[in-house]
Amino acid sequence: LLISVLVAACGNGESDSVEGVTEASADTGETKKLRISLGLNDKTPLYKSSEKFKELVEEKTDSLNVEIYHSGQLADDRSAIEMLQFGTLDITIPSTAPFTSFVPEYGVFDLPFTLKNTDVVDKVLQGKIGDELAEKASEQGVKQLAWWENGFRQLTNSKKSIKKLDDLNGLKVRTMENDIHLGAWKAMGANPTPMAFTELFTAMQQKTVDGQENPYPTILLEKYPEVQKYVTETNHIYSPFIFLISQKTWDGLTEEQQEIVESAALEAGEHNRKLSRETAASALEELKGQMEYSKVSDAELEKFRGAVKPVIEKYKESIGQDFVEKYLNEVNNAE
Ligand code: TF8
Repeated sequence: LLISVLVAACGNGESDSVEGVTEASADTGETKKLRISLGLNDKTPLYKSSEKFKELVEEKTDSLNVEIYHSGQLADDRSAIEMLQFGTLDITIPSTAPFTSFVPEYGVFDLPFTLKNTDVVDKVLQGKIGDELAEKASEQGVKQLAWWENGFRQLTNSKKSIKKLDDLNGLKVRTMENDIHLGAWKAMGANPTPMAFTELFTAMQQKTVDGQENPYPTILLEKYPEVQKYVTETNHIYSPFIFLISQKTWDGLTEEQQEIVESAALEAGEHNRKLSRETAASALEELKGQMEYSKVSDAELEKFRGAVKPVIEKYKESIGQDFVEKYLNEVNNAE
């Protein structure tokens, strides 16, 4: 609309009035732009699935136009969420970990080693906990339309092959901006530093940090083998991605548009889960050719679990004791 007004204003100055143009554009239907901010680059399942979302929306209506910005070029996870609250950005798909400073209950996913595999993940996210969290997000001016997937997190570093708990001693690990992650890495003996994802590659390159943890697709597709030598399968945390839309944007959509956007977010989310899992498997195989791979044995993992136990106890309170119990119950039932 702004463009039509400008064109009218700069036009031949004869018969076109601004009102005339406004009416005409209302007749043909005004196109609303939906801007999505992503933290990861355009090679990742996150981006590809956002393209799928765009396709699904745009094939169902001419009234919406989806624009995708990747690699944190618009904002990192945390500032993108703030922009959604202000209504200066429409959609973002962050990890849940940075969202816990807005809704602490999302912190259940940050409790290490509580989710064992994707079967359990799917059941828990589709269960009551999933719905309750989405409701709590609403109170913060953002609406969660779907669960997408970042994935199980694995450790990389430039110093040494990690096989046991002691190997973590003093290792400088970048974590997401989340107190539970920070506490967990401290408890495991590492020397963690929280940092926005957008600063991570440079921090590894300049050796401000020795290592980081993220799912295999991110490790491969963000080219971490260029700056990291060792990769270790730890599966210490499952990171969901959450498809968030600004409440302000949502309220400005017609009911029909809302329906289109919501169903596209869900359908693209299905696609995303599949793609994320396939990519995690193939990325691991590729990474084995580019980095030194190690796996923490089950017996050693028990020690990791033991080390973070007090952290889980400690953070039960800040997340909400009852909510954590409910979550752990649902995990139990799903297993
Ligand atoms: C992290 C997260 C990120 C994503 C993405 C940048 O390590 O796993 O990869 O949240 O938005 O910060």
